[in-house]
Amino acid sequence: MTGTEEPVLLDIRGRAAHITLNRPKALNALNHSMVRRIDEALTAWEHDPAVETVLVTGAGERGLCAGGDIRAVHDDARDGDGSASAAFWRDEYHLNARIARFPKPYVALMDGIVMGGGVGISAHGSVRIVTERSQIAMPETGIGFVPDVGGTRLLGLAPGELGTHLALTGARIGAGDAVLCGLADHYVPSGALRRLVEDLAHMPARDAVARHEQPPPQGESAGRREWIDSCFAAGTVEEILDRLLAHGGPDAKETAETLLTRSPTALKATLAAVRRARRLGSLERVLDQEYRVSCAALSTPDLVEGIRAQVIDKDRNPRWSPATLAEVTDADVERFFAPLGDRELGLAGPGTAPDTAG
Ligand code: QUE
Repeated sequence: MTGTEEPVLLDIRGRAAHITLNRPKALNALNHSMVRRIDEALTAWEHDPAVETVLVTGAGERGLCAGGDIRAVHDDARDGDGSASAAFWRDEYHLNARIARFPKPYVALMDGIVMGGGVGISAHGSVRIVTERSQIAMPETGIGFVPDVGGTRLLGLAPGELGTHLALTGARIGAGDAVLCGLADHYVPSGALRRLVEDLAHMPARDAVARHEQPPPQGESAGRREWIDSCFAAGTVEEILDRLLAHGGPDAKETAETLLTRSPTALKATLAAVRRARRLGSLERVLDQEYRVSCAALSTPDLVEGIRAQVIDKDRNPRWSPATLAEVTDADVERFFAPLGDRELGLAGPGTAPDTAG
């Protein structure tokens, strides 16, 4: 009967054009064809005077989007040449930049789970809505990967070292912390989302949101800020761990234990990526950097092993290689940032790739 199920539903309701991610069994994880469909829709709507607002939502009860199609990346990294993943990321990061520059209100309902690639299609929008059900994370270090889709820029811009903490640990945050960290703009209780969506058909996005928003609830980060800032300001992952263990508090100890379960290579590449992103100045330059990092990650053993352990076999017991931080050298980290020559993403324009040393 079905078999015609579209992974992205597009429809216009009054003034608002709707994008519904529609793979609820995979928690709406983004694959390449979905990225292309969304990009085509934005092209059509960008100059269509009948479209005043774009709205992105996820089908099903669990949330907006769990990330990218990481199983496809696994198979490509293990059995292929990596070109399919590189082509996917190229189009995905282009879409992320396009969303950030979209000239009309781009309203993202960040209800339920929003991770990885889901952050990329929501948190660059101009009207980002969170609810009491929101669980937002960049969990890549747990699969031997590095935050992408502009995540290193968003997290690098968060207050103090909160973003460094989120990038390294992959911790999930709720609505209050998402607003505090700059990943969201407005809090709307999930029970009011239906009426918000109805109102977007009839009035400017700003007015519709104002009718339903409430003050965001207080998150946990504000009270954790002091030890997070002092520990995560360190220059190396080893020093961050030392400071967390020396701190003595139970939360700091638990955070150190979490870090010790993550890929050592991914942790070091992630710390360098977030620090460098802060100095790059534009989302486009950050996405160009992330593309270099993601392509480099494809040829590390930890990406295949991490996806196997967390997503495919779900034994949650990845065997990282190298297994310890001490074995990951500065040269290993530097390789993630090497310019790609004629394979650069090139969003920031020609001549913006970093100089090669030497
Ligand atoms: C880290 C990630 C992802 C993840 C788990 C991590 C990720 C992702 C998924 C995912 C998506 C769809 C599914 C599913 C898992 O999991 O990016 O089971 O159906 O897409 O620890 O970055």
